[in-house]
Amino acid sequence: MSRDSGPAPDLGRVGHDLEVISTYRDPDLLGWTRRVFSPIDMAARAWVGEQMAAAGLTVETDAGGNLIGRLRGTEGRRAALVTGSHTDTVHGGGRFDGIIGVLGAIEVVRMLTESGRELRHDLVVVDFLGEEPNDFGLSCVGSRAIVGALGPEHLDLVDPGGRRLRDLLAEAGGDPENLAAACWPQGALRCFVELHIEQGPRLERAGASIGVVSGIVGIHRFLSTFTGRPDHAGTTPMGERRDALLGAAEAALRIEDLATGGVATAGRLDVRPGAHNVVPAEADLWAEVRSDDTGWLGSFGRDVEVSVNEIGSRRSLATSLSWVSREDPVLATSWVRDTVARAAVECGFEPVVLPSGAGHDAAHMARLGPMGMIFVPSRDGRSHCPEEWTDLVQIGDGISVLAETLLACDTLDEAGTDGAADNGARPCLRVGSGSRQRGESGTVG
Ligand code: HGY
Ligand code: MN
Ligand code: MN
Repeated sequence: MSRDSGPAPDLGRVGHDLEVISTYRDPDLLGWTRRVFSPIDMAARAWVGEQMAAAGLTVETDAGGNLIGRLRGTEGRRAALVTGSHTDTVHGGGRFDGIIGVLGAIEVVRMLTESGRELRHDLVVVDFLGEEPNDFGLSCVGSRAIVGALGPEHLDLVDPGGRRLRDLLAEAGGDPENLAAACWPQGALRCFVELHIEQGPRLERAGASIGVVSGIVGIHRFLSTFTGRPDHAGTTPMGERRDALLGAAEAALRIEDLATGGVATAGRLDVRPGAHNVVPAEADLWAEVRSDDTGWLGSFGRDVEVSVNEIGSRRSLATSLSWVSREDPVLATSWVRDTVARAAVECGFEPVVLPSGAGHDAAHMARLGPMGMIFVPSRDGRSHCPEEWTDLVQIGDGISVLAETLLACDTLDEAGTDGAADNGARPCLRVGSGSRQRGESGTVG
């Protein structure tokens, strides 16, 4: 909101909310862990729902398990201004990733209502279910559901504990048998704007308070299994082993070598039977690759498949590789990006335009219509760790820009029409993994 046109965010209130949600952490795990589908995540989401309602939003949980709060606009059925993010964390995660986008959105609602500002459009705040990769390896469960990209192939996934995604979704308040109900119709979205921490060092190094996101990298994730033979670790000669762990380890090093056009990470390795004195018989390697270049992501995928086969046959291991998800890069919509930049200037900042190396619900929401993101700095560029930090004042800056952006989007005519017209995306088509549509052509830059 402009410095002279309305109230600033109440930092005491936002800081208090951050403190409270931080208490919803798994006491047995590192950092500020609140994994999707855990009891602590469900308790935290119940608390978030109460804050939404107290701010004056009408709150529901949709079939995709998303917590959705709506503030009615003065013009009834107009497409909604949508904002929000996620409140789940990675294992050992921090207190800000996703969380400031939800709490910040609720604060914007309070700022609007307390200042008597009414919007023409409905304002919708979403706490998306499970943005971070879950035990099935799937991220963005809630936003996938909203755009019609959560299908039976996902719901029937089974986690290492033998649980199905559809059952956990039902426990989280969703309705997996009626997922179509979560899917937003064409024209429901005027624009989606997400406030988030940068999770990297660029804003801090530039001395900038606000980042305007140009686009979001593509992320392809896979699971590769190496199967050898369990043998006695003391008696089996080195040349006669079929060691699954060594095959997976070699693949992890090959993934590093192949990461020439982006970044690639082997983030998890499960080894069975898992004993000092047994040659490993099975190893699951969970890995991902990210880039703003769709073509390179495809060639990386082909190269890694060839590499896994080659390593397997040389080491006498059976191998398999399955793609858990393949999301291509998405550009922010130009008029939303420009509106964020103008809003930042209006609030007194010199914004920096930068791409997002992290994935976000915004990348999925872009299938429904215009999308943009606001970044605030991350101390030392750290994220996905307990040390993740952004000063309250910096969060407040982001909330001010979010409010200003939403107010501008409420009145601007740049979109031409409400809804999805701007970027050519078709809402609620069932789009299989690997075939998503881009917001605009070109690379993220
Ligand atoms: O993994 C990501 O990029 C995001 O933080 N979920
Ligand atoms: Mn994250
Ligand atoms: Mn996040």
